[in-house]
Amino acid sequence: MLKKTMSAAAALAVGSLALTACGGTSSGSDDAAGGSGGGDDTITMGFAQVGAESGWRTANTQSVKDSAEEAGVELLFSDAQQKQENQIKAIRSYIQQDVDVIAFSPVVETGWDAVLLEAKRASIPVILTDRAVDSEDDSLYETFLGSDFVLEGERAGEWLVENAEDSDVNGDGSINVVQLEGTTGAAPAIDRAEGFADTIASDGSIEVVASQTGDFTRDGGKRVMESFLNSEDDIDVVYAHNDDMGLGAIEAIEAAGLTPGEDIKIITVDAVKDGMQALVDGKINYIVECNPLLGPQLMDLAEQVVAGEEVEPRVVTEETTFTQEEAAEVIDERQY
Ligand code: GZL
Repeated sequence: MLKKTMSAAAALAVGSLALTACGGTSSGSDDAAGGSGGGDDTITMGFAQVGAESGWRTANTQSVKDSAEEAGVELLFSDAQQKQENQIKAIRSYIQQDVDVIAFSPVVETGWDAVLLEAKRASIPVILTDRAVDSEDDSLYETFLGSDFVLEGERAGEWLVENAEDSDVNGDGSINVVQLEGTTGAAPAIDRAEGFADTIASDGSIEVVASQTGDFTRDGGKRVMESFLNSEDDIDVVYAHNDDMGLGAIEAIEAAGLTPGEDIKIITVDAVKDGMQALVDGKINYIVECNPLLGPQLMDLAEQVVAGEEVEPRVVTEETTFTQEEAAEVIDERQY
Protein backbone atom coordinates (compact mmCIF):
# COMPACT_ATOMS: atom_id res chain seq x y z
CA MET A 1 0.00 0.00 0.00
CA LEU A 2 1.44 3.32 -1.12
CA LYS A 3 1.11 5.83 1.77
CA LYS A 4 1.38 9.54 1.12
CA THR A 5 3.35 10.78 4.14
CA MET A 6 5.03 13.88 2.72
CA SER A 7 5.04 16.44 -0.08
CA ALA A 8 6.09 15.39 -3.57
CA ALA A 9 9.54 16.98 -3.12
CA ALA A 10 10.18 15.20 0.17
CA ALA A 11 8.98 11.94 -1.34
CA LEU A 12 11.50 12.26 -4.16
CA ALA A 13 14.27 12.70 -1.58
CA VAL A 14 13.46 9.52 0.32
CA GLY A 15 11.35 7.68 -2.22
CA SER A 16 12.83 4.22 -1.64
CA LEU A 17 12.63 4.57 2.18
CA ALA A 18 9.02 5.91 2.03
CA LEU A 19 7.94 3.08 -0.30
CA THR A 20 9.64 0.46 1.83
CA ALA A 21 8.38 1.93 5.10
CA CYS A 22 4.80 2.01 3.82
CA GLY A 23 4.07 -1.71 3.77
CA GLY A 24 1.08 -2.49 5.89
CA THR A 25 -2.04 -4.36 4.93
CA SER A 26 -5.56 -3.17 4.31
CA SER A 27 -8.52 -5.36 5.10
CA GLY A 28 -11.93 -4.68 3.60
CA SER A 29 -14.54 -3.07 5.85
CA ASP A 30 -18.10 -3.37 4.52
CA ASP A 31 -16.88 -4.20 1.10
CA ALA A 32 -13.52 -4.51 -0.60
CA ALA A 33 -13.54 -4.31 -4.37
CA GLY A 34 -11.07 -3.84 -7.18
CA GLY A 35 -7.33 -3.25 -6.98
CA SER A 36 -4.46 -5.69 -7.33
CA GLY A 37 -4.47 -7.01 -3.78
CA GLY A 38 -2.41 -4.52 -1.84
CA GLY A 39 0.97 -4.62 -3.55
CA ASP A 40 3.50 -1.94 -2.49
CA ASP A 41 2.48 0.52 -5.21
CA THR A 42 -1.27 -0.11 -4.95
CA ILE A 43 -3.32 2.84 -3.74
CA THR A 44 -5.83 1.91 -1.06
CA MET A 45 -8.93 4.13 -0.96
CA GLY A 46 -11.53 4.22 1.77
CA PHE A 47 -14.86 5.32 0.30
CA ALA A 48 -17.74 6.21 2.67
CA GLN A 49 -20.89 6.26 0.51
CA VAL A 50 -24.13 8.00 1.59
CA GLY A 51 -26.35 4.96 1.11
CA ALA A 52 -28.44 3.34 -1.63
CA GLU A 53 -31.40 5.71 -1.54
CA SER A 54 -31.86 6.36 -5.24
CA GLY A 55 -31.10 5.23 -8.75
CA TRP A 56 -28.54 8.01 -8.90
CA ARG A 57 -26.71 6.66 -5.84
CA THR A 58 -26.68 3.14 -7.25
CA ALA A 59 -25.14 4.40 -10.49
CA ASN A 60 -22.63 6.49 -8.54
CA THR A 61 -21.56 3.51 -6.43
CA GLN A 62 -21.14 1.34 -9.51
CA SER A 63 -19.05 4.02 -11.21
CA VAL A 64 -16.73 4.26 -8.18
CA LYS A 65 -16.33 0.48 -7.92
CA ASP A 66 -15.81 -0.06 -11.66
CA SER A 67 -13.30 2.77 -11.86
CA ALA A 68 -11.33 1.47 -8.86
CA GLU A 69 -11.11 -1.92 -10.56
CA GLU A 70 -10.04 -0.27 -13.81
CA ALA A 71 -7.41 1.90 -12.10
CA GLY A 72 -6.01 -0.89 -9.91
CA VAL A 73 -7.07 0.96 -6.76
CA GLU A 74 -7.85 -1.23 -3.75
CA LEU A 75 -11.27 0.02 -2.61
CA LEU A 76 -12.66 -0.22 0.91
CA PHE A 77 -16.35 0.66 0.58
CA SER A 78 -19.07 1.39 3.13
CA ASP A 79 -22.80 2.23 2.83
CA ALA A 80 -23.98 4.58 5.61
CA GLN A 81 -27.72 4.07 5.05
CA GLN A 82 -27.98 7.89 4.86
CA LYS A 83 -26.76 8.30 8.47
CA GLN A 84 -23.96 10.77 9.19
CA GLU A 85 -22.79 8.83 12.24
CA ASN A 86 -22.19 5.78 10.05
CA GLN A 87 -20.14 7.80 7.59
CA ILE A 88 -18.04 9.21 10.45
CA LYS A 89 -17.48 5.68 11.79
CA ALA A 90 -16.41 4.51 8.35
CA ILE A 91 -13.97 7.40 7.94
CA ARG A 92 -12.48 6.65 11.36
CA SER A 93 -12.06 3.00 10.40
CA TYR A 94 -10.23 4.05 7.23
CA ILE A 95 -7.93 6.27 9.33
CA GLN A 96 -7.22 3.33 11.64
CA GLN A 97 -6.47 1.15 8.61
CA ASP A 98 -4.09 3.87 7.41
CA VAL A 99 -5.46 4.00 3.86
CA ASP A 100 -3.71 6.17 1.28
CA VAL A 101 -6.74 8.34 0.53
CA ILE A 102 -10.31 8.80 1.79
CA ALA A 103 -13.22 9.82 -0.43
CA PHE A 104 -16.82 10.36 0.60
CA SER A 105 -20.09 12.07 -0.28
CA PRO A 106 -21.19 13.94 2.89
CA VAL A 107 -24.84 13.10 3.53
CA VAL A 108 -25.31 16.60 5.03
CA GLU A 109 -23.16 19.75 4.85
CA THR A 110 -22.21 20.21 8.50
CA GLY A 111 -20.64 18.20 11.36
CA TRP A 112 -17.48 16.96 9.59
CA ASP A 113 -14.65 19.15 10.91
CA ALA A 114 -13.63 16.86 13.79
CA VAL A 115 -13.28 13.66 11.77
CA LEU A 116 -11.66 15.48 8.84
CA LEU A 117 -9.12 16.96 11.27
CA GLU A 118 -8.35 13.42 12.45
CA ALA A 119 -7.68 12.41 8.81
CA LYS A 120 -5.50 15.49 8.31
CA ARG A 121 -3.47 14.70 11.45
CA ALA A 122 -3.03 11.15 10.12
CA SER A 123 -1.73 12.68 6.85
CA ILE A 124 -4.50 11.00 4.86
CA PRO A 125 -5.81 13.21 2.03
CA VAL A 126 -9.59 13.50 1.66
CA ILE A 127 -11.52 13.99 -1.56
CA LEU A 128 -15.15 15.16 -1.38
CA THR A 129 -17.22 13.54 -4.12
CA ASP A 130 -20.76 14.46 -5.16
CA ARG A 131 -21.77 16.52 -2.12
CA ALA A 132 -19.86 19.32 -0.38
CA VAL A 133 -19.31 20.21 3.27
CA ASP A 134 -19.96 23.62 4.84
CA SER A 135 -16.67 24.13 6.70
CA GLU A 136 -14.59 27.21 7.47
CA ASP A 137 -11.42 25.17 7.01
CA ASP A 138 -10.87 24.18 3.39
CA SER A 139 -7.51 22.62 4.30
CA LEU A 140 -9.48 19.62 5.62
CA TYR A 141 -9.92 18.24 2.11
CA GLU A 142 -7.95 18.32 -1.13
CA THR A 143 -10.79 18.98 -3.59
CA PHE A 144 -14.52 18.70 -4.25
CA LEU A 145 -15.61 16.69 -7.29
CA GLY A 146 -19.25 17.10 -8.20
CA SER A 147 -22.07 19.06 -9.75
CA ASP A 148 -23.09 22.68 -9.40
CA PHE A 149 -26.40 22.11 -7.60
CA VAL A 150 -27.38 25.79 -7.62
CA LEU A 151 -27.07 25.76 -11.42
CA GLU A 152 -29.24 22.63 -11.52
CA GLY A 153 -31.95 24.46 -9.57
CA GLU A 154 -31.61 27.48 -11.86
CA ARG A 155 -32.03 25.29 -14.94
CA ALA A 156 -35.21 23.80 -13.48
CA GLY A 157 -36.52 27.29 -12.75
CA GLU A 158 -35.59 28.58 -16.21
CA TRP A 159 -37.66 25.86 -17.87
CA LEU A 160 -40.67 26.72 -15.72
CA VAL A 161 -40.36 30.47 -16.43
CA GLU A 162 -40.06 29.73 -20.16
CA ASN A 163 -43.06 27.36 -20.03
CA ALA A 164 -45.13 29.25 -17.47
CA GLU A 165 -48.19 29.64 -19.69
CA ASP A 166 -48.39 25.91 -20.48
CA SER A 167 -47.84 25.15 -16.79
CA ASP A 168 -50.83 27.19 -15.63
CA VAL A 169 -53.03 24.14 -15.99
CA ASN A 170 -56.29 25.67 -14.78
CA GLY A 171 -55.62 29.00 -16.50
CA ASP A 172 -56.15 31.15 -13.40
CA GLY A 173 -52.98 33.15 -14.02
CA SER A 174 -51.11 31.68 -11.05
CA ILE A 175 -48.71 28.75 -11.20
CA ASN A 176 -48.65 26.89 -7.89
CA VAL A 177 -45.57 24.73 -7.34
CA VAL A 178 -45.12 22.04 -4.71
CA GLN A 179 -41.48 21.18 -3.99
CA LEU A 180 -40.20 17.74 -3.00
CA GLU A 181 -36.93 18.54 -1.21
CA GLY A 182 -33.95 16.22 -0.92
CA THR A 183 -32.45 15.17 2.40
CA THR A 184 -32.67 18.01 4.94
CA GLY A 185 -29.26 19.68 5.28
CA ALA A 186 -27.79 18.03 2.17
CA ALA A 187 -25.94 20.31 -0.25
CA PRO A 188 -28.02 19.28 -3.30
CA ALA A 189 -31.26 19.93 -1.40
CA ILE A 190 -30.15 23.34 -0.12
CA ASP A 191 -28.66 24.47 -3.42
CA ARG A 192 -31.32 23.12 -5.78
CA ALA A 193 -33.97 24.92 -3.73
CA GLU A 194 -31.92 28.14 -3.78
CA GLY A 195 -31.24 28.09 -7.53
CA PHE A 196 -34.89 27.36 -8.32
CA ALA A 197 -36.26 30.04 -5.98
CA ASP A 198 -33.88 32.71 -7.27
CA THR A 199 -34.84 31.95 -10.88
CA ILE A 200 -38.62 31.78 -10.57
CA ALA A 201 -38.57 35.07 -8.62
CA SER A 202 -38.41 36.76 -12.04
CA ASP A 203 -42.03 35.67 -12.68
CA GLY A 204 -44.51 36.85 -10.08
CA SER A 205 -47.13 34.33 -11.22
CA ILE A 206 -45.01 31.37 -10.05
CA GLU A 207 -45.14 30.51 -6.34
CA VAL A 208 -43.90 27.59 -4.25
CA VAL A 209 -47.02 26.97 -2.15
CA ALA A 210 -45.70 23.92 -0.27
CA SER A 211 -42.26 22.37 0.26
CA GLN A 212 -41.22 19.28 2.25
CA THR A 213 -38.43 16.73 2.27
CA GLY A 214 -38.95 13.33 0.67
CA ASP A 215 -35.35 12.39 1.59
CA PHE A 216 -34.42 11.65 -2.05
CA THR A 217 -36.40 8.38 -2.00
CA ARG A 218 -39.31 7.18 -4.16
CA ASP A 219 -41.39 6.27 -1.10
CA GLY A 220 -40.67 9.67 0.42
CA GLY A 221 -41.76 11.45 -2.74
CA LYS A 222 -44.99 9.45 -2.91
CA ARG A 223 -45.83 10.03 0.77
CA VAL A 224 -45.22 13.79 0.61
CA MET A 225 -47.09 14.15 -2.70
CA GLU A 226 -50.10 12.34 -1.20
CA SER A 227 -50.13 14.91 1.62
CA PHE A 228 -49.81 17.81 -0.83
CA LEU A 229 -52.73 16.48 -2.90
CA ASN A 230 -54.81 16.44 0.28
CA SER A 231 -53.73 19.87 1.53
CA GLU A 232 -53.35 21.97 -1.62
CA ASP A 233 -56.37 23.00 -3.74
CA ASP A 234 -54.60 23.89 -6.95
CA ILE A 235 -51.26 22.26 -7.80
CA ASP A 236 -49.91 23.08 -11.25
CA VAL A 237 -46.30 21.89 -10.95
CA VAL A 238 -44.14 19.50 -8.93
CA TYR A 239 -40.45 20.38 -8.60
CA ALA A 240 -38.67 17.29 -7.24
CA HIS A 241 -34.99 17.48 -6.24
CA ASN A 242 -34.43 14.05 -7.79
CA ASP A 243 -36.05 11.60 -10.21
CA ASP A 244 -36.86 9.07 -7.52
CA MET A 245 -39.08 11.48 -5.58
CA GLY A 246 -40.63 12.56 -8.88
CA LEU A 247 -41.44 8.93 -9.69
CA GLY A 248 -43.04 8.54 -6.27
CA ALA A 249 -45.08 11.69 -6.94
CA ILE A 250 -46.28 10.15 -10.22
CA GLU A 251 -47.65 7.17 -8.29
CA ALA A 252 -49.54 9.49 -5.92
CA ILE A 253 -50.88 11.66 -8.76
CA GLU A 254 -52.14 8.64 -10.70
CA ALA A 255 -53.69 7.16 -7.55
CA ALA A 256 -55.60 10.45 -7.20
CA GLY A 257 -57.04 9.95 -10.69
CA LEU A 258 -54.94 12.69 -12.29
CA THR A 259 -52.59 12.50 -15.27
CA PRO A 260 -48.95 13.33 -14.43
CA GLY A 261 -47.25 15.50 -17.04
CA GLU A 262 -50.61 16.95 -18.08
CA ASP A 263 -52.87 17.75 -15.08
CA ILE A 264 -49.73 18.41 -13.02
CA LYS A 265 -46.40 19.22 -14.68
CA ILE A 266 -43.31 17.58 -13.18
CA ILE A 267 -39.71 18.82 -13.19
CA THR A 268 -36.98 16.64 -11.68
CA VAL A 269 -33.18 16.43 -11.37
CA ASP A 270 -30.82 13.49 -12.10
CA ALA A 271 -31.81 11.89 -15.48
CA VAL A 272 -31.43 8.27 -14.36
CA LYS A 273 -32.95 5.59 -16.58
CA ASP A 274 -36.34 5.34 -14.80
CA GLY A 275 -36.70 9.12 -14.79
CA MET A 276 -35.78 9.39 -18.46
CA GLN A 277 -38.32 6.67 -19.31
CA ALA A 278 -41.05 8.60 -17.47
CA LEU A 279 -39.96 11.70 -19.42
CA VAL A 280 -40.25 9.81 -22.72
CA ASP A 281 -43.65 8.51 -21.59
CA GLY A 282 -44.84 12.08 -20.95
CA LYS A 283 -45.27 11.66 -17.18
CA ILE A 284 -42.36 14.03 -16.44
CA ASN A 285 -42.00 17.27 -18.40
CA TYR A 286 -38.33 18.23 -17.91
CA ILE A 287 -35.23 16.73 -16.29
CA VAL A 288 -32.04 18.52 -15.29
CA GLU A 289 -29.14 16.07 -15.48
CA CYS A 290 -26.89 15.38 -12.49
CA ASN A 291 -24.06 13.10 -13.57
CA PRO A 292 -23.34 10.21 -11.13
CA LEU A 293 -20.45 8.76 -13.15
CA LEU A 294 -17.74 10.35 -11.01
CA GLY A 295 -15.56 7.24 -10.71
CA PRO A 296 -12.96 7.91 -13.42
CA GLN A 297 -12.31 11.50 -12.29
CA LEU A 298 -12.17 10.34 -8.66
CA MET A 299 -9.48 7.77 -9.37
CA ASP A 300 -7.42 10.29 -11.35
CA LEU A 301 -7.67 12.77 -8.48
CA ALA A 302 -6.75 10.07 -5.96
CA GLU A 303 -3.57 9.19 -7.85
CA GLN A 304 -2.63 12.87 -7.99
CA VAL A 305 -3.20 13.63 -4.31
CA VAL A 306 -1.46 10.44 -3.16
CA ALA A 307 1.52 11.45 -5.32
CA GLY A 308 1.50 14.81 -3.56
CA GLU A 309 0.50 16.73 -6.67
CA GLU A 310 -1.53 19.91 -6.46
CA VAL A 311 -5.14 19.53 -7.71
CA GLU A 312 -7.87 22.03 -8.51
CA PRO A 313 -9.92 22.87 -5.37
CA ARG A 314 -13.12 22.27 -7.34
CA VAL A 315 -13.76 19.85 -10.20
CA VAL A 316 -17.22 20.40 -11.71
CA THR A 317 -18.90 17.63 -13.68
CA GLU A 318 -20.36 18.21 -17.15
CA GLU A 319 -24.15 17.81 -17.43
CA THR A 320 -27.14 19.01 -19.43
CA THR A 321 -30.96 19.05 -19.50
CA PHE A 322 -33.62 17.00 -21.28
CA THR A 323 -37.04 17.72 -22.73
CA GLN A 324 -39.36 14.84 -23.62
CA GLU A 325 -38.21 14.96 -27.24
CA GLU A 326 -34.51 15.07 -26.33
CA ALA A 327 -34.90 12.14 -23.93
CA ALA A 328 -36.47 10.00 -26.66
CA GLU A 329 -33.41 10.61 -28.84
CA VAL A 330 -30.80 9.53 -26.28
CA ILE A 331 -32.42 7.12 -23.82
CA ASP A 332 -31.19 3.95 -25.52
CA GLU A 333 -27.53 5.02 -25.41
CA ARG A 334 -27.33 6.29 -21.84
CA GLN A 335 -25.02 4.55 -19.33
CA TYR A 336 -27.32 4.92 -16.29
C1 GZL B 1 -26.64 14.70 -6.19
C2 GZL B 1 -26.81 13.53 -5.25
C3 GZL B 1 -28.25 13.32 -4.97
C4 GZL B 1 -29.05 12.88 -6.19
C5 GZL B 1 -30.05 11.98 -5.55
O1 GZL B 1 -25.32 14.85 -6.56
O2 GZL B 1 -26.12 13.77 -4.03
O3 GZL B 1 -28.36 12.27 -4.01
O4 GZL B 1 -29.63 13.93 -6.91
C6 GZL B 1 -29.17 11.23 -4.59
O5 GZL B 1 -30.72 11.13 -6.44
O6 GZL B 1 -29.90 10.54 -3.65
